[in-house]
Amino acid sequence: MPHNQTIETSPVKTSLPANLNIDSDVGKAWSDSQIETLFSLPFNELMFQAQEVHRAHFPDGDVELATLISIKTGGCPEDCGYCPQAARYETDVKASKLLDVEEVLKAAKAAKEAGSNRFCMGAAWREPKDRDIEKVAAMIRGVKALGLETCATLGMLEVEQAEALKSAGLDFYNHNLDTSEDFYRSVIKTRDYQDRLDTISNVRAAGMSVCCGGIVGMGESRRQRAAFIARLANLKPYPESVPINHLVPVAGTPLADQPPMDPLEFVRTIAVARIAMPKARVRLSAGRQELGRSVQAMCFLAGANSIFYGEQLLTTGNPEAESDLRLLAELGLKTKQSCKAEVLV
Ligand code: SAM
Ligand code: DTB
Ligand code: SF4
Repeated sequence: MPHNQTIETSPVKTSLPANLNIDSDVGKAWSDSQIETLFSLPFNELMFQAQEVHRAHFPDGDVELATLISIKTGGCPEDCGYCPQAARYETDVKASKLLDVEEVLKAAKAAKEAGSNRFCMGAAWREPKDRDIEKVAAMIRGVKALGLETCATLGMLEVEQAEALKSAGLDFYNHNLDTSEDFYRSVIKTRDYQDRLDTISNVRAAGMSVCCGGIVGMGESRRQRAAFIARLANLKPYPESVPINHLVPVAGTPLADQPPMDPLEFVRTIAVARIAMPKARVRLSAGRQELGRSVQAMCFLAGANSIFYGEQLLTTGNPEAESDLRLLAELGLKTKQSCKAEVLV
């Protein structure tokens, strides 16, 4: 499709397509084709438009730091094709029990001291049992008392469970759509796309903020990537936090040999997510070690404004905290609360 036929410019904001008004279109409905059209823009044009939207909604341009901890690792009954924690795949991950509250709070204190804004507790569950909810609620209360934003990702959630977590002080619940509805089945068969949508709706019903994104680079087409972003953007309201994970291919999982996606296509995905969800924190999530500094810098230029911060994700690695702070400082990017990055300049 020729680019010059799909981009119309508004007389006021000359670089924005006619279908996007950054002041009034927050929460607008997006068709898959509209999102795909954004993907197809000339790279510089896409980056420029993403920058405009980013600056309009995040004038400070700061970067949020979220630290992850795996509170219950491995042994998961689900079959997510990317996941080293699924019991059915032979990976190096050893299953372990739910961590003690003290251990979680020790990690949360360290994250706070390192300048983190948010502490996210992840469990390799299909869904938590009610007795798990009580234990996680104790962790949430402790983390909240440290002055950190709280997030948890525990699998599917009933509305009563979501309410219990909210009462304990949970600010965000992470549950990903992961990909487009039509690609989903080739990655996950043990739960439906609709189950994910139901959990997100239960989290909303409990009054919590939603952290919802997915993984790119699993072999999906650009059309399917566009449909995935459109689905996120069309949630009412769209998620406050949008983690975009770059597949980490892990030995033993069905996606272990998936070839890496084109880094520029990854940058485009970030830019499109920024334009489609102007007020969301778009997080550069798993796979940053593989991206390198230059691609990450382009992602920040494209509107990413959150990262997972700390040496470990759940079971895979993440860049060293010091090197992340150095990269942010070199790019002149402030962190959301901490002044660590400025100290290093
Ligand atoms: N068990 C819960 C669930 O599935 O909702 C919570 C933890 S699960 C590990 C959270 C998310 O991590 C997944 O939805 C997926 O997007 C991401 N993830 C898992 N393994 C990954 C990998 N190898 N590469 C990139 N992202 C991954
Ligand atoms: C999300 O979207 N990414 C995080 C968080 N939510 C829980 C998890 C990434 C996991 C990467 C693979 C691992 O470390 O096991
Ligand atoms: Fe289990 Fe979550 Fe991994 Fe799927 S992504 S196998 S639900 S831990």
